[in-house]
Amino acid sequence: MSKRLLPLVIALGCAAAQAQSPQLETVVDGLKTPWSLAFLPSGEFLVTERDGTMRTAKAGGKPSAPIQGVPAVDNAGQGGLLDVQLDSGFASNRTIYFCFSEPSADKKTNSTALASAKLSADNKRLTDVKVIFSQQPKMDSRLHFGCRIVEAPDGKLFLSLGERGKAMQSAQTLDNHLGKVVRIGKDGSVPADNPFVKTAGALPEIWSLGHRNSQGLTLDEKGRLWETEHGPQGGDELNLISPKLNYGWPVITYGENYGGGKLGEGIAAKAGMEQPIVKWVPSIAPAGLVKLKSAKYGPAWQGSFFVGSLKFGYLERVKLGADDRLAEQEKLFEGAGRMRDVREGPDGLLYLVLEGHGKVVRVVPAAR
Ligand SMILES: [Ca+2]
Repeated sequence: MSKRLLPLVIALGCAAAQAQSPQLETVVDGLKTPWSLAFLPSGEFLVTERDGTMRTAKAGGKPSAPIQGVPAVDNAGQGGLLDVQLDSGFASNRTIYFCFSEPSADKKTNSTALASAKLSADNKRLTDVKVIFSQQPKMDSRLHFGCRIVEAPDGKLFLSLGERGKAMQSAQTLDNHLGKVVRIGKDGSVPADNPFVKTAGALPEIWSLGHRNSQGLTLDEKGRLWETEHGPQGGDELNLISPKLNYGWPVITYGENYGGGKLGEGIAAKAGMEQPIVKWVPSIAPAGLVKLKSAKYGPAWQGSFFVGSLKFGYLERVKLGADDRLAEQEKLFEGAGRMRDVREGPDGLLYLVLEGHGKVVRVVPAAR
């Protein structure tokens, strides 16, 4: 090979390497502000749209007509039909869970509610819809509903709840569900081993407190609960959630008031309050959280957390070391679009919900 040709060969080699990086592939489009998805055993998936519609879809197909039986949602502002999850026994019991902003009877206030329902065999309607949890108190607010649903291996449900953007100090007190992670049974009952069941004046569903607005919740392979939450103009967090602990909002934060200026005492640490494992300054507005089990993308990605960024429209990969300290962090697919949810499919691929584009996309591994 002549020396003159060599730079060209190197350049072509680099281009080929780029083409072999993971790529985004559209799975379904034509959705209106999709919020979350859950994979059905049939190969289809359920998808929620914030305006209150739930549909099924499958790769390469068109979204179905709206599934009947979804309760009325208050879809003003950040509210609407939000997270959806299948029961671990879905294949035999057809049960799903979904959360939404539930209007009060007079429609003047709202709060996040969690419902269970059965999906009909033809996927066309919900039956036996039961609201198994309603966040208290309801408020006149369009902000900070949370919410993500996780089923633990013991069958208990975790639900993350925002502090509604008003009366922020309520996240620090136990007489309400604002800014909390709660834990309930599938029938809405309170587990006897919840941390505050014997605390006078405390709402017994509370698992952890001091959260702002959490839109990421997932379990790792050890059954540990991880959560992301939005900070105020900085100070988004990845937290490892343990029962009874206080995650600090609004007393400690790495963020600041919108428009600038310190929040409260302007402190980021305090005894008795947990520090985030990872923090983002400035805010990326994290939504969707998964810890990737599959080896489809190779060893670097396996075991990494994947976090969607609403604000900057990319996917962030975060890998922790054995000591749970930040080890690797990278931005992927910059410019993809506002990312509301991140899931690992039964095929071991990452699926992303791009709300502004009305799409679900998946991450196709690099050719090897
Ligand atoms: Ca915190």
